[in-house]
Amino acid sequence: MNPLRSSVLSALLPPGVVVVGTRVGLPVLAMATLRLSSSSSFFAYQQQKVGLTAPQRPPSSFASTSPPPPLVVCSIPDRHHLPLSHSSAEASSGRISLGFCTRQSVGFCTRQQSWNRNLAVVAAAASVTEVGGGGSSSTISREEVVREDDPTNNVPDTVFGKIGLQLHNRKSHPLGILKNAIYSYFDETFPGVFHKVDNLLPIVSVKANFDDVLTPPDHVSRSYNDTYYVTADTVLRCHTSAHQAELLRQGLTHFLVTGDVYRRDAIDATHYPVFHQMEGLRVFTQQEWEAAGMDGTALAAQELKKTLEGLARHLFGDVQMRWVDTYFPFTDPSYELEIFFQGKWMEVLGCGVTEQQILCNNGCAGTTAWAFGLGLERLAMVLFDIPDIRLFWSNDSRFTSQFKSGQLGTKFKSFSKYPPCYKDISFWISDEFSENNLCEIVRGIAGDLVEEVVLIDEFTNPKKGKTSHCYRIAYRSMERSLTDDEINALQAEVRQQVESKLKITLR
Ligand code: FA5
Ligand code: MG
Repeated sequence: MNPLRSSVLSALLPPGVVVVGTRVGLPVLAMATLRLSSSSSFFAYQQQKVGLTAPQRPPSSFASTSPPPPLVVCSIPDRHHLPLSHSSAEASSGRISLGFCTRQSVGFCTRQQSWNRNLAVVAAAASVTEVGGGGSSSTISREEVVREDDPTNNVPDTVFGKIGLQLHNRKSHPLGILKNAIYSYFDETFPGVFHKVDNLLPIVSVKANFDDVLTPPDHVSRSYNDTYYVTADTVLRCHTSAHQAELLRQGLTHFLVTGDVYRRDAIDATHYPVFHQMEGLRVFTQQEWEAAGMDGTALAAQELKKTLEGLARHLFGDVQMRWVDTYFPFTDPSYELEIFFQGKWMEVLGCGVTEQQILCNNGCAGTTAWAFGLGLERLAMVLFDIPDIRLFWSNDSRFTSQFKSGQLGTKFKSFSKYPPCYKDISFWISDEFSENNLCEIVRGIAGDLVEEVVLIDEFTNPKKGKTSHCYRIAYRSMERSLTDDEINALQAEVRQQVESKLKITLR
């Protein structure tokens, strides 16, 4: 590597990051210790903190688990495609369309049927969401997914409203364009090898979402603070890894699964409670690693990095990126890939060598595999220069008309110059306080008018033993000016709900 470039880079990097070489015409870095991105990672957490937060009470099996660290979504739809938001007729009936895999693709009808049975137990349907794709459809009612009085449910209407929109299946939406570009890369590199699935139901069992990928019973990602539970046994998938085990059991050994995923999360330009992931998994046989003269894990790790670096080159050409060692319950070794964007390192994917137990449990004993899960929004933000994740959900034609099917090189031209309006809120927290719950309340009131929620001050009064947090909420519409009255009303409602729901004391 050019020593000048190396030293310039070193100056930009925090201690502990080492420049180890150039690949993809870019610096590839190795970091021995912990991740550096500003946001913390969902599955990367091994440690737990104490105290589940109200207002969503966990089911008894989780009551004693320790949870979450603070952690870390439009378009003109293709006009001939699905609506971007549910029509008012749909809204009033509560009916929404969703996609799921058909028997012809990977035979998930059984899964869907069992799933419907599950839901039937949950609640009597009133308003209904239609879940369909590839010639099949199913319906899910709002009452099945949003049940405010049920302590085992924590799905808000704002999130239910996103189910079934399938941005990733719209050819002229940035996410659809990106998905198809990734498909092209895999088709060119491994012709006819990778099976593609993009319409599986987003409501999955706790077993599929967590147990099947070896997520420990007390792992923070299982917390009600972090995951949307439909029932005590079903969740809105929080990652596409939820489909790994079942697809392996179907006999698939090379596959890509794309879908909408759901997380209770922070609020800022790169985090949204609904986003999209693509999962990839490739199995290696003993003959393959023997032919390569390597052991199975080493071959999988080498092929993983080669494949993802090739993908990055295919998508971006030239961009700064680095590999970061990390932890996932389902892979070892595990890595994250970060890309330098808007002056910061942004994590775009997690990956690693699949744990043997997952392969053994699902009909692939005696093999190794690599797996990755990438965030489509994060990659699309870099590719198309989209500065805020909320834009993906915009119906504004000034956004949607900028993107065309198959065109990867488009750079988004900003149309919004509206200034943000900041409002602070300070309160004494209780042990149960979780930032995700605050964000959930703010999002529930202000929707996509909230741009960011940041902790700007924190102190503990030693005499009282109480801790105070001050959060700054940035309100900004991507599409219009907000009036003072409008923002004051939103903030007043935020204050009222935060006080009544979060067991805090306003200051
Ligand atoms: C996972 O979800 C793992 N299942 C990935 C994986 C798959 C690892 C297979 C190993 C093997 P993580 O929580 O880091 O990991 O999320 C993966 C990516 O999703 C992130 O890198 C990021 O690009 C994206 N992402 C995560 N949270 C959000 C969010 N709130 N908004 C937008 N994108 C997000
Ligand atoms: Mg991560």
